[in-house]
Amino acid sequence: MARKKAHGATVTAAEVILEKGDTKKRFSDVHGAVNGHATKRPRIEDRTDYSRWRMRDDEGRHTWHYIEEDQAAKDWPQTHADKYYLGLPLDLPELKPAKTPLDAVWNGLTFFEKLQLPSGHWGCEYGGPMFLLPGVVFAWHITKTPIPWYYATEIKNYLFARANPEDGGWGLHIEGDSSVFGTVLNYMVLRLVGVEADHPKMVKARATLHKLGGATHSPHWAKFYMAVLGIAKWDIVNPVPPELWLLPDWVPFAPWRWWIHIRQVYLPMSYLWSKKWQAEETEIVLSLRKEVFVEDWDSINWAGHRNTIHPNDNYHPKTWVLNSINWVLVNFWDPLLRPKILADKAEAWASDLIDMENKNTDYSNLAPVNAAMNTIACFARDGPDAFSVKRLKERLEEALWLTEEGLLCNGTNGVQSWDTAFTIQSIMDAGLTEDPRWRPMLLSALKFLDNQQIRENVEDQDKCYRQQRKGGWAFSNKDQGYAVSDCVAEALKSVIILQKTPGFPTLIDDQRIFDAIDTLLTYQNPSGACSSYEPQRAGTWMEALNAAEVFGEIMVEYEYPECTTAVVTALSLFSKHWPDHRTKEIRAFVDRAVSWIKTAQRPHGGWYGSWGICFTYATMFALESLASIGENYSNSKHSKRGCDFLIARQRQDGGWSESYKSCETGEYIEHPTGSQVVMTSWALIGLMKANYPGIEPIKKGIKLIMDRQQPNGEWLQEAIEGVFNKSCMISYPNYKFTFTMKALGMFAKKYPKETVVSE
Ligand code: LAN
Repeated sequence: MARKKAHGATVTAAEVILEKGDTKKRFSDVHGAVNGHATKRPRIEDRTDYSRWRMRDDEGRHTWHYIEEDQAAKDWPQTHADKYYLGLPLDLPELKPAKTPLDAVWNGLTFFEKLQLPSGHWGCEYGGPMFLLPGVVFAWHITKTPIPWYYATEIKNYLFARANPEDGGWGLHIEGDSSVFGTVLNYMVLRLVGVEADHPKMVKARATLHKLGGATHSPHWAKFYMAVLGIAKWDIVNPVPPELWLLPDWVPFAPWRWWIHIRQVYLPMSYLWSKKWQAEETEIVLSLRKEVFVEDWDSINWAGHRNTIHPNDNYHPKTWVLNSINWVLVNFWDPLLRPKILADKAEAWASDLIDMENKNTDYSNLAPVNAAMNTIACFARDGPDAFSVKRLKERLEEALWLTEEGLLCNGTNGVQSWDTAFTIQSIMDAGLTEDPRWRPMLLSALKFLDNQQIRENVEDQDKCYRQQRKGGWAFSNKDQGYAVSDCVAEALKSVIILQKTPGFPTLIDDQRIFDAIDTLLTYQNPSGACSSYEPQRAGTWMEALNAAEVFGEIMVEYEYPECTTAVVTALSLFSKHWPDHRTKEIRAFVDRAVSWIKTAQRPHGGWYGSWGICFTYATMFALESLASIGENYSNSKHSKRGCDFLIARQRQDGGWSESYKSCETGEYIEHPTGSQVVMTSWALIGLMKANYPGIEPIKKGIKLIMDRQQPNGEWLQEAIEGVFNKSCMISYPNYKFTFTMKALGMFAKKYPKETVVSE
């Protein structure tokens, strides 16, 4: 894992420029060592100097660095991408105003090209959820990791910028109403990074927290974190018995059947719950005990508050089944019946599974939620100097991201392969892949996907119940290494498109393409639909055991029109170029998948989206899959109803606008800020794929996208685009480039004679 420094010398990933005059210090020496200053409060300033931040792209691994030394800062100049992420002026020239949609794509690409990173992909903030950064900061606190002043400062800035302007609290995600979950976690973060309790913003946030009932009213995961930190007693945490991992595979609710994220979160949680492990009681922890509760700490009836929760946090109330199981576990199993030998065995197996997750991802872990918890679990098990703890902390850094508002934690360690695939496709849809002007950019993107393809299954695949992944792509990078059905599909489509374009090399040979197909073909559920990381392993009745309260639909894999469509279109494209490879299986897969998509259509004609907001996103995908088997507006009632659904929701100004509230409520709800370029693009792409007969509504939408383009070719950020688990929103900032350009490019190709002049 060697790479070149800006000035030529080779360094390892762990060597980064950290402190004044110290360009060689190892990351772990600064962040990782227990240096006797565990309780020392971080220094905190008003702001950092934004001209000193750099984002390093180490073959798709992102880390942010603050360079305090002038000479070192000069030796490593800020790139356009750095400046863009940081909200600094780019001073790019105004481009020739776009006269046609194709001009607009050209201008968009001219801008977007500047943001391509050295390894060939596009980086971005991937924020939104407000419960991720807390995990990281708690892990630092618990592992006694000094927090550099520039991190502390920018974490404070981010959280203050994202506090609810009215009540000063935080929600589950950046657009959500204040909840106990968001407020208690982020309040604790601010205190741990050095903000004083009497800071006016903290006083306001605390008042909101207390108004919501205080920390006793928080959901399960917050209670877990508070118990580990020593802010609450373990009795307030509903049980997470590690014995679950010992259940035989045939048991209908055995953990291997759960959705991978829940599996991986409950694994370290169960280990720590079983041990009732608590971090050192630091001064700040003792103080937080007095701050976050409404009640006097010593008088709290901890066990009595296991199920206390504020309605704002209770998106998915626990079922009576789960409540009854918890009651038995708390009152009988844990205190009276639980054999020590069984508990030890369960802890040992959970611990082995944690090791497998670490090994299989080179300590990146599936996402920062389980990465933070695994860091704490490994610290509890292995102690401060262990390789596991140091390496986990190093990799945790890759989820951090700096924006003009401050430092946040991304939902994953990036969106690298996913955004790269969509960028390639938008250029293809505009018919520009053969234009030599864009070849270097595309070639570099292709090289990235080549480099990021997962070449082997994990060694202990069956032991740790991992899905086949050989030939696949992850959402972020191959270190994380979890193939996802639609990530494999979108990356594969992009690779095939480019490799079949004259002038591009065949970097990925046929065998590697076949590997991807073999893996894709494993994703189908009996219904014909595809899920995300794995086919469904248990029924949706498992939601009865959903203990998280704040999220819906998390226990098992569900069936998604988005994922299903992506796989369908990838298989169709593959079959065009390799008509003789696994022909029958592919045809059967596609037929069953498209039949399922038809059954998933809602009575109003739209499809519910689980990963983008919401009906607009999934309807685009569904219309695309229907089109891929020749069904369109004129010959398919499904396609027609989908188009009519979209057309009925077009706004006066030609755009579409959907709020995240659609995801929560299941009803189409408009965003109060009006038309959004991303949703407008999704709707237009769907209509064009379906061959919608009227051009006027499409032209109107295209005009809106063109009008919103800036003179330098970019589009500005509007409302949030993505979602997960029904209730939590997440940003996809590159969508405002990839999907706008795709819609414009498709229009240009479909209606070459039409000119839509932007104002
Ligand atoms: C993602 C991000 C990408 C997303 C798509 C590829 C867009 C989707 O089509 C399939 C599912 C997937 C891979 C996905 C799953 C859930 C993720 C990983 C996230 C939304 C990003 C963050 C989220 C993760 C679950 C956050 C942690 C929260 C927990 C409840 C554990």
